[in-house]
Amino acid sequence: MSEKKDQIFARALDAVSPFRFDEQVAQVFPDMINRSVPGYGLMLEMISVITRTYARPNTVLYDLGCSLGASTLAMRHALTSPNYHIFGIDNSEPMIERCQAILNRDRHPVPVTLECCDIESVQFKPTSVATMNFTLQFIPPDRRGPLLAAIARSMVPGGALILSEKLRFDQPAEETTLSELHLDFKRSRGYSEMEIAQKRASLERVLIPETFHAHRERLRESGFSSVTLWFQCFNFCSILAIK
Ligand code: GEK
Repeated sequence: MSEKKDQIFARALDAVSPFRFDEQVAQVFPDMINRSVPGYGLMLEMISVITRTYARPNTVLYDLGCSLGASTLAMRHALTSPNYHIFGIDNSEPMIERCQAILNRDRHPVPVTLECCDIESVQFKPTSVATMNFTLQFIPPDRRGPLLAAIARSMVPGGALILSEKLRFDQPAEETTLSELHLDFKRSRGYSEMEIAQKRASLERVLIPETFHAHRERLRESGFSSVTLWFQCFNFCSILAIK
C-alpha cells in the first residue's frame, strides 16, 4: 500500500462537512497524522516502552480507535512471548480494512483481532494495557466517564491506560501560545492556510479537547489511582493512568 499525501482540504470547498473517518481519510491517514500531531512518532515509540513495562501474560491489550494500527504494532512489537492477545477496535470500516491488510504483512506471534465496532459497546476482558491514542477526544464529553470506568473495571491491578489527547487550556495566553505553535508546526509540515482553516472548521464539534485537569479528575473518578502526564508537545499530550 503506497503512502498517499493528505490533500483533502487543499482545494476551496463550497461547504466544509463535519470530519469523518471515511475512505478518503483512511487512504492518507499516516501522512495526515504525522503532519498534524507534533511528537506522534515519539509517542508511538514510548507506547512500546510503556507496553513492555505494564503488559502481563495471559491478559488482553486493547488499542481503542486503532485506525491503521500504528499503536497496535507498537504494542505488539514490545511483547516477547505470544501469551497475550491484542484487540484493535475502530468503528470506521475503511480504517479496519486497511489495518487488517497492514497487520497481515506483519509477522509476529502475538495474535491480534480487529473489530469494527463502537468502543462504547466493547465488553472488556481482563486487561493489562489499553491505549487510546487520540480517540477519546472524538467521544461526546458526557460519555467519556462511563467509558473510562468500564476500561478501569476491566483492568488487572497495576494495569495501564495510555491516553493521548489534544488539550485545551483555561489560561487564554497559554491557549493562544500553544495553538499558534501547533499551527506553525502544521505550516512547517507543508499545510497551507486554507488547508489549516478548512480542517479546523471540519473538526469543530467533532474533536472536543479538554484541559489536563479535566482528564486527570475524570480518570481518578473512573477508578485509576495514579494519573501522570508523561508527554506534552504544544497542545498535544499523553497521560499514563494506572489502576
Ligand atoms: C493511531 N490511534 O494512529 N468507536 C470506535 N472508534 C472510534 C470511535 C468510536 N466511538 N470514535 C472515533 N473512532 C490511532 C489514531 S485517530 C486520531 C486514532 C485522529 C476512531 C476513528 O474511526 C479513528 O480511526 C480513530 O478513532 C481516531 O495511534 O485522527 O486524530
